[in-house]
Amino acid sequence: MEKGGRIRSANCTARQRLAIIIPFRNRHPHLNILLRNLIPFLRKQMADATIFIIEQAPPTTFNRGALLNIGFLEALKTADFDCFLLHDVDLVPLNDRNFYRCGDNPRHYAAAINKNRFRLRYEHYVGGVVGFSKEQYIKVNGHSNLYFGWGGEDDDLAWRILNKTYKIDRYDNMTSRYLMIKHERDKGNSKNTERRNIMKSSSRRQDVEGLNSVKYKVNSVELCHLYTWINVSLNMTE
Ligand code: BGN
Repeated sequence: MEKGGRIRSANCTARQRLAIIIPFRNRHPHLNILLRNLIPFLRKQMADATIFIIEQAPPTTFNRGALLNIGFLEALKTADFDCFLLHDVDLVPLNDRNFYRCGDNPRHYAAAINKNRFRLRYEHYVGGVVGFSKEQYIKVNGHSNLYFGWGGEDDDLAWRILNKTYKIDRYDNMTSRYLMIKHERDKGNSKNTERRNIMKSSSRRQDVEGLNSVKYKVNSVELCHLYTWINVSLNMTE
């Protein structure tokens, strides 16, 4: 692998350059398991992919949506990526044919998770692993930054996708299988009791609140062998 966590085939130039964005806090054992699986998986797919870990510094409550927006913006500062795989740290792809590339619509990859008995949870579920081309993510204005704690930001994203008249693409149920690594709810990521209220104004604020409004400070950027590690602080008054 190249420094900063880039994987690519020596004898084949991939059509798309991928950024894998992993929001992170205090889940080192999960990250190890994921990388041990993801790196060989990407190699088999002859991907040109760079892995970014976006770590949220304390004390703010975890904000997955904001971290994904930040990952997108920071990745683009390093290279002109075509396709962004927004990837939870606890989801391990089980089928090598789950092709990590972008298409005409945003794609929800994690449709069949063992925890949900390998069934799609509900029609508009886009949690876990979702992919966007650069243009698609800009058009939907990324995720909302308003969801601190567990829940809601992915459903909000589904509305953003549909509002912009995209469809949610998925591979078939055998292909889109994932293993969720077992864990308790993390400290600093309690259930967000406000999530239903926030969602009410979701469509109204889509174009002014999201990728184009995320406030953060980069504390450090480290080019490691397996990934680029970016530590950030969020602005709680957003
Ligand atoms: C849903 C959550 C999602 C979460 C899945 C996981 C909400 C929104 C309430 C208005 N949605 O219920 O965020 O990813 O469960 O299974 O809480």
